This record gives sequence, structure tokens and C-alpha cells, in this order.
Amino acid sequence: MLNVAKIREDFPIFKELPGLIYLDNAATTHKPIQVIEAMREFYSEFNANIHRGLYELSKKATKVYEDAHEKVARFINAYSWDEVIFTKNSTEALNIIAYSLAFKYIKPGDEIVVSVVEHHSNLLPWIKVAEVKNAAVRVVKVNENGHLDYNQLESIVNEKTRIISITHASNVLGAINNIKKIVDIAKKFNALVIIDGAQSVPHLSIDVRDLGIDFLVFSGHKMLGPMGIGVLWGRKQILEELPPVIYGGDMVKNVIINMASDAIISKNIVYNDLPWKFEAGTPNVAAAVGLVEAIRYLNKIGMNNVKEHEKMLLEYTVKLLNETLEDTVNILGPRKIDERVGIISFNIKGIDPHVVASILSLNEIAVRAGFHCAQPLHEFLGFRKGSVRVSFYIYNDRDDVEKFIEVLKQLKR
Ligand code: ALA
Repeated sequence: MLNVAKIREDFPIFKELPGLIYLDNAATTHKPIQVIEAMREFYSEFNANIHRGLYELSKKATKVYEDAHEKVARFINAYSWDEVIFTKNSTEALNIIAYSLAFKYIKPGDEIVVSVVEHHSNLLPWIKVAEVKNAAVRVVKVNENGHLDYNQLESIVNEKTRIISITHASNVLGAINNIKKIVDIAKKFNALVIIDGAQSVPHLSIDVRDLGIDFLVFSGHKMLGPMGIGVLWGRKQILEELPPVIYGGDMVKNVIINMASDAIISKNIVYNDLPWKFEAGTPNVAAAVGLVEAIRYLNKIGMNNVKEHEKMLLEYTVKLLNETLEDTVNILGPRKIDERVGIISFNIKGIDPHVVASILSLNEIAVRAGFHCAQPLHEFLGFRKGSVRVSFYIYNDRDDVEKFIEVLKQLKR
């Protein structure tokens, strides 16, 4: 059992807003003082640009930034530190990998497989890439419990499939996909497997070697870290072959251009080693420092305890939702709590989800309403106005759930 009262003491937001019931953790989590302090310390004591100065301050900044790659690598059990590429967030990471694969790997006629539950950021880049490369995107459906249709996946994947890009855990349904099963299907045809871990890395213990995947993306801000830092992890031998998509400083070792008048007549451009090849421009060093602190915080709690805590809250919420709203509530996603991360989306018959969220907000309860950047999933499930989403993290307790349910009770009345 987590000591929620003690954990909450680490989060300044709850001192600032003592009445806040924050149930929108799938959108972003709050930050413990340890993360905020580490970033303050960076800017006050060792702020300098990395890889660019021979002076002590720059060397120090470079060291913490490089170490941050190592710490993230260990957190997900990557093979080596230089497989970890820092991005702005999961969205940017997915876009980078999609365009890089489009530059080198995807050919006309190729197929890219996604699922209907994907967040727009794991759908739109592939639709664009397919358009430009004359390739096709194929979409796997889910059943009534929000489980991926693995039979359909098996029937869709064939020798034309080059990529399967699927979420680990749905940001709407909370449903955890069976990644090993997806990898097994992909490997029959040597397709690459890209996993959107935005909603799984903060909640589950992740081991990229054990999963057998090729790429993983996730965001720092959904796991106690700051906004502005995300991760693209990929297998080194694949990343080494792929071209960068963002060009500029620090991603290149050698830039020689020979000019005649105003024309470039020859050039010799050598890109930098991993991970810098994919990290052009001044990076968000302070955010990397914050992310390391967030990882330290989560490791201290233990990822299995995070999962157990969320499971307890999920069970309690489903029970109270059903008891309170009876057959007027429609809970999306898997019935078995074990198959979810700490997310529950639902609809109350006859009430627009935005109205529910607005009334909750009047009571200082923060949830998200609408499509949650997953409109195709809602259309597929027949929820034309979206859903109300409640999402938990380590500082939520049963009291939060009860206060939220109390408002729904009033709403029902
Ligand atoms: N992707 C985030 C969410 O699901 C913002 O709310």
C-alpha cells in the first residue's frame, strides 16, 4: 500500500490548491518537489550549453545530460545508453521515427499497421507518410471489451507489412495490449514493431528487451517529469542505419560544401553518432535532469507498487460507478482490472461528457472530456461526443474517488 498522505507532501500543487481532486493524470501528472528542485538547481548552478564549451560549466552540463540518457536506458532496460534519444514528447518521437523510416525504409506498396485505438499522434504521421510514399495504412479493430482483435491483426499482417505501430496502453480505454503477441505476429514477416508507451511507461515496469520490440516512445510529463522531454528508444543497429529528420547543430560531425559561385557543386556531410544524430539543436537539459529525478522517485516507490495502487483505485471506482449510476453508466474498456492501466473512461446515458466534466470542475475535480485525441476510437465505439476520462496516479486515494462519485450522485438526482 502506498502512503498517499506522505507522497502528497512532496507535491507543491496540493499545498497551493488543497481542495484539488486531480484525476487527469493521463493528460499530465503533477511534479514532486524533488523534480522541481533538480531543475532549479540546474539553472542556478550549472546552466550552460552542452557539447559546445571547453569550460567547466559546459562540461558539467554535458555530463548530466549524457548521464540522463544512461538513467533512462536503465529504466527501460535498453541495450545501451546511446539508443535513448531525447525528444520534446511522445508525439515528436513518433513523428521523428515515422519520417526517418519514410526517408529510407518505406517504399510504394508497403503497409503500415496501426489500431483503431491509437492516439492521433500514432495515426496521423503514418497517414501522412503513406500518402507521400504511396504506401497504405491498415487499421486493426478492438472488440467490445477494448481488446485488440489479434485474429484480425494476424490476417492483416503479410509480406507487405513493414511496420506495426501500436499503443501499449490505450489513453481512453486503459487497455493494455499484448505486445509479445504483436511482436510474434510481426516477426513472421520481419516487420518492425513500434510501441507508443505514453500511457504504459508511467504505470508499468517496462523492459524493452523482454518485450522484443524495435522502438518505444514515451513522455516525461506523464510520469512526474517536466513537460518538454520525451524519449524515442530504438535498437541501435536500426537507428544507425536510419537518417535524421531534424537537421542543424550537434547532429553532424563534418559539413564541407564546395561552391562555384552560388551553387553547391559537391558536399561531404557526416552525421554525428547516436543519439546526437537525432537530437539537433540545443536540447532541454533541465528537463532531462527533471526526468532523471522523476525516474528516481518512481524507482523508490517501485513500478509494481504503482500498478497495484492504481488497480485498487480502479476496482473501487468501477464498483462505485456501477452502484451509483447503475445501468445509466457505460464504462469503456476491459472488464478485468488487471488488463488496464489507471484509466477509466465512461459515459452517462443522455448527458454530454463535456457537461459532466464541467460540473465536476465546479467541484474542483479535474477530469478530461471529449475524444482525448482518439476520435476514430470514439466514432468506432459509437460515442459521437467522446467520453469522460478519469485517470489516476500515485497521489490519488479512495477519498478522491468518493468525492468524484458524490458529484455524480448529485448529477443523477
Ligand atoms: N495525450 C494526452 C491525453 O491523453 C494529452 O490526455
